[in-house]
Amino acid sequence: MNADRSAPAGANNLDAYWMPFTANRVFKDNPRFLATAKDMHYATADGRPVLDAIAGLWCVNAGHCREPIVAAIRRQAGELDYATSFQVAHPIAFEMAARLAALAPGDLNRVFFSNSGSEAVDTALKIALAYHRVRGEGSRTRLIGRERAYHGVGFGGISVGGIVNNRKMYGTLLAGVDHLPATHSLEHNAFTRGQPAWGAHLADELEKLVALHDAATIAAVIVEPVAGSAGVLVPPQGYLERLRAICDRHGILLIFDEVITGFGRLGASFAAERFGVIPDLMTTAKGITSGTVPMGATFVRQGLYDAFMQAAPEGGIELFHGYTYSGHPLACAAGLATLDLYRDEGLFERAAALEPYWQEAVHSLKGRPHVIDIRNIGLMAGIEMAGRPGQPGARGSEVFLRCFDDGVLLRFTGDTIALSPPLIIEKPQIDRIVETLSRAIQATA
Ligand code: PXG
Repeated sequence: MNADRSAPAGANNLDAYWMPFTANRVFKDNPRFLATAKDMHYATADGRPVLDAIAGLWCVNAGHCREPIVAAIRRQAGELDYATSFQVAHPIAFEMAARLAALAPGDLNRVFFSNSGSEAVDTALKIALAYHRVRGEGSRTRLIGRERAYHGVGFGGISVGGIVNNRKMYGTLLAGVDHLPATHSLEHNAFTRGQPAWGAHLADELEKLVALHDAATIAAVIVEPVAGSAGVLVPPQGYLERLRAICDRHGILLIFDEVITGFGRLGASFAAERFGVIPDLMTTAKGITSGTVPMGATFVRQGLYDAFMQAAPEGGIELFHGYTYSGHPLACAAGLATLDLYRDEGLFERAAALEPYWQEAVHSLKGRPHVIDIRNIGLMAGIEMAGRPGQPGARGSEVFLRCFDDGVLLRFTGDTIALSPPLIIEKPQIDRIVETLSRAIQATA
């Protein structure tokens, strides 16, 4: 057994912690601990370095324990630990919202704060429903998601989400939800570099849902511009543009869930900017503070915000929604320092500049045993392996464990390996990830 598998001080008893999205019994029999982190690396409890190929969990875009962010959090904790944003407020939340508004494309310049991607999604869905209602179109109650989508774990998010294991245990979910088909096709698009040429027509399925339900019953469509959790599914060329056009034709709001794609992952501030398609609402979290303090933000086009301001009775609350920790001072301080770091180090541009190297590196894994597809865009990649007969997910899990033992942390979903390193990654570290992965796949029967 590796030394890093022994519990560090403070973790002598593993019973109480019910771990999220984890095989608890397997983990507790054979635990793996990350103890510290700096820049591109974690260190295990016994000091073994582990190269972070997944930016924590798609979030640590600026790299770990960056000094300016750490200092800003320390400073804020000593100055104003907490203040509510209900009816009173603190200045730093306004500063953070203004910075975000300036970064966002188009007129996505109103920002509602929460504490996670799941809450940002719930917030977006609620604002979409309420928007139609305040404008006198209260019949628009239907929400449209997509197969294979991940929008967090709130009831709203799992209802529009498209991953069966996240849905099936939880009863009837939200009523009145329908789904578009997933966009990825192994048959047509395997081993495409960047956006596939085939598949824009899948957006037309929205026209079929409009014909089925009537546009006057549909409030919003929510999609991840690039699906992350399902294993990096890149949108076909023209697909998002077509979704936008159909939504416009029918008065349906378009929501981009940019919890993963926001803050430089695709070499631009947001996927909306990279693809030149502006949604009506945009959900973000993760990279907004480079993973350091929990924060979610839902961006809203100004016209939507204005509709609420005009409709609500004089002096009344315009939206009955919010969280105790909306705009938490520590999150705002971390967020501002993070945005400064992204700007000062040109990290979004850096991601864009590294994309061709990244692309060729991950596609060099073509031809390894069982590899049936490789997908990439920005600094994201999915490497899909065929499942072992009768044991779906077993190869993914084995490759993950081999890489971890070999000093590289990656993510697996089923038999697909997902990569999304911090944007500060250097080319030799890209090589190291790909070599380690190559060895692990080769060794996995
Ligand atoms: N939307 C998207 C697109 C996400 O990727 C969420 C919403 C929810 O965010 P919170 O902060 O509530 O977790 C996410 C989260 C994985 C994985 O293995 C991905 C996420 C979370 C956990 C695991 O790919 N993304």
